[in-house]
Amino acid sequence: YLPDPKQLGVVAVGFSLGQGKLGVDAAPKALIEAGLLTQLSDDLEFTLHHDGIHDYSPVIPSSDPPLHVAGGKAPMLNPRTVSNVTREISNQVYSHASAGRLVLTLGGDHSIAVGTVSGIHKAVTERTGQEPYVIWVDAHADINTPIVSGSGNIHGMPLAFLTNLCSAPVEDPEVFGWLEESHKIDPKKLVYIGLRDVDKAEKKILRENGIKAFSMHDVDRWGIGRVMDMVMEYVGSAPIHLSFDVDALDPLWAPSTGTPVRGGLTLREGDFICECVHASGNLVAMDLVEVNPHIEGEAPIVQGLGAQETVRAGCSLVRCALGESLL
Ligand code: 6HN
Ligand code: MN
Ligand code: MN
Ligand code: MN
Repeated sequence: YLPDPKQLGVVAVGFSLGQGKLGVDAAPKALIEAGLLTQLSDDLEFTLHHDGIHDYSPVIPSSDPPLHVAGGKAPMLNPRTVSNVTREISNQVYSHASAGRLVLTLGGDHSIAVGTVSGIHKAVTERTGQEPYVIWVDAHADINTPIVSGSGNIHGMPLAFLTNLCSAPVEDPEVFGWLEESHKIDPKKLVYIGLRDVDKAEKKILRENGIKAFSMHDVDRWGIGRVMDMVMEYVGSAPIHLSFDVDALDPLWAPSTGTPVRGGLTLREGDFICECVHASGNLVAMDLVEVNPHIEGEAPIVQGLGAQETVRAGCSLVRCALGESLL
């Protein structure tokens, strides 16, 4: 099993409540207006299955007070709203993948990965009996449990829910109670690339669970070529879900994002990661998240064009993952 390589399900999710900055919900529109979908259909010859942008930005979490978790440092913010939105995304992604399509999700903040990873995991495991690996490209590990999170922002927690590492800390069934065993991933089937801002409690989680991670230190030491050889060897011939947080790139290339961290990947290194995943022939889904066109940022090389350059970088990453660099 692999998805039909030319049928692409596109899920565009304008959603920002996994974190506190407005604007990340405007990313799908900005990416599409920059021509991304036209490039995929015209240049890369995909048949797109796309039912428009799901805009969750007007969702006012009227009855969604912060959730205090026993022993927690900070309450979870917008917990029921994030839970409801990600359940919808999970179902949409599941339908596309079950119909044998490759799935591209345009975020939104990274909390939406609770939906994408769960929907893909369930669909691909059902269709193939083989569990997909998740390649998580990010400056951050996004694996805080609600107990150890210092911010309460759910975009810093998706992998804790997806891996069962927070087995029962959230008592309220309205908060991710919809996640089934069939949605969850084995932490051994997760690989990180680009880490450089990992919280102390997250480091402990990575160590104790033997989670594979290539930090920026590894990229410096080995170069991106050898890092990708090691990543692809680890993943083997399994289906791959690529979840790409644009803040993995250095702010020089992608300044317009909510939690930028200096010392990141160059755009070429990011594109190279995507090209290697494409070349494996095993890509089943890609997420592109955390582009925030309302943050201008400072792109030292292109003054005043931060948002435009970040959108352009995002489009490039997606095209590379979907085969643009093939000669
Ligand atoms: N992202 N570790 C920090 C937190 O709030 O938990 C930052 C998370 C960033 C999340 O960039 O997707
Ligand atoms: Mn992230
Ligand atoms: Mn990040
Ligand atoms: Mn499973």
